[in-house]
Amino acid sequence: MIRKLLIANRGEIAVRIIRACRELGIETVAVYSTADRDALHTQLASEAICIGDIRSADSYLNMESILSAAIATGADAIHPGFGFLSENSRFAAVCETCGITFVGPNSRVMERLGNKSEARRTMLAAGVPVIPGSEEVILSEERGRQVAAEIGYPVIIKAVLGGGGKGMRTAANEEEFAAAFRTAQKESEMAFGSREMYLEHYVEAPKHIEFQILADRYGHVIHLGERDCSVQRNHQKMIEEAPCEALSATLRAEMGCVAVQAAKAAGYENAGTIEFLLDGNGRFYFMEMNTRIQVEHPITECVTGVDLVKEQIRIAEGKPLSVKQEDVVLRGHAIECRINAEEPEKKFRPSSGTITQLYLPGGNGVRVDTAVYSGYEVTPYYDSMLAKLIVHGRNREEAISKMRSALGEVIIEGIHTNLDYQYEILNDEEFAAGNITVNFLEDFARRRETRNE
Ligand code: MV4
Repeated sequence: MIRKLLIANRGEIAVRIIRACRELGIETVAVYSTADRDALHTQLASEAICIGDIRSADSYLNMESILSAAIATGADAIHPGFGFLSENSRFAAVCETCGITFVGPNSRVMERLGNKSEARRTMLAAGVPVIPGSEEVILSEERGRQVAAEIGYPVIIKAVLGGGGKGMRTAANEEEFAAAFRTAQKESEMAFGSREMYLEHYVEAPKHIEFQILADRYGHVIHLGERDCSVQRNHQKMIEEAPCEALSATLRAEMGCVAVQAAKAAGYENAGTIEFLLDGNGRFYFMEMNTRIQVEHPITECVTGVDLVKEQIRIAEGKPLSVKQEDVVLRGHAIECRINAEEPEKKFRPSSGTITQLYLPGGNGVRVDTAVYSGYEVTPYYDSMLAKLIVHGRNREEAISKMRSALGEVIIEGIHTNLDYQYEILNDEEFAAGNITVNFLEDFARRRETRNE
């Protein structure tokens, strides 16, 4: 049993975890940087402890400081949330050594899945469809060119320790390969300290479909359906929805089955996400597995009625899953819009300042996950996400109407936000028609420019 849980995070996800703990009767410890003395997570937790300076490296990424806080407060578990240390296998390993329960899979599983090339090999061996690509790690441009020719152009060059777009370049043909490889490898070396790369055939205009899975330590693995996260800009998701209307019941069952198979092959425990690319011909491929709770988890909670954070904590306590696969029924349609402090008209430059006025919507089928309040100061030190606006309707049309209505009610004054931009997307014909691939936002921006000329 977990009596006291430390949340190694900030913002709305820290608040989300604190609320789950309160419902479960678990005491909470918030950790905060000197910039977050007045933050909501600092105020809502049972107790709070300062772990360092404003800069993330000095606080939310400082393992020693966080571990010391856990030991000093007598916390028996740590929930990492997302971002920061959430996918750091060394941090999970140190927690294990200290006898502190890390809410997530064990450190070996995290390390194996964090290595995207090893994850590919694991899935290939388990019969999970992977994108045609290199089975080996590629270190040199010469070897890369050979393998690329075997795979067939266009190819995509990815960092083994990457994920989420960093250290990633495409090459349409052999002429483009050298420059693309060098740039991707340099980026990987800078960001991850690794020259290890792998190659895949480039899938044109796919959908990004991810399956939520839950696994306990008794070998029960279930999936909770999918999320369509294709609406992204520079690998930052902006809108997510569940389920994906492009999936037939048959394809959903097939992909769900493969997702469960993938989690089993990895020896997975806790909540996780299997990312797939779905091409225009209905073929799907494993891309990577995320070992954390994700930003967009609330849309899955809406359509399944399962509290994913409570389930994570139950699993970490060694309890069996509270739901069986046959109990998972997808009901209605949910959409999440990320409300960011940024200026769409200035290339989405982050915006900072004090929120002078704030009004957030509510009502039937509307959920807002946020940690901002009127008078809150948005600093440039952390992620620009201010709030997640989540709606749940009987079908996609109703969800879209609800989201338009909810977006229209929001008032955030004192800083720039992407609210108007989100509203425009929700009124876009292509969005309404569900014509959405990972190229959606780029195409949308072009349509918008043409319209405004
Ligand atoms: C791909 C791809 C096409 N083919 N891999 C982007 C982030 C990282 N998770 C992998 N990504 C992609 N990998 C192959 N073999 C296209 C992308 C991609 C993408 C994927 C999901 C959501 C948005 C995207 C935007 C651009 C490229």
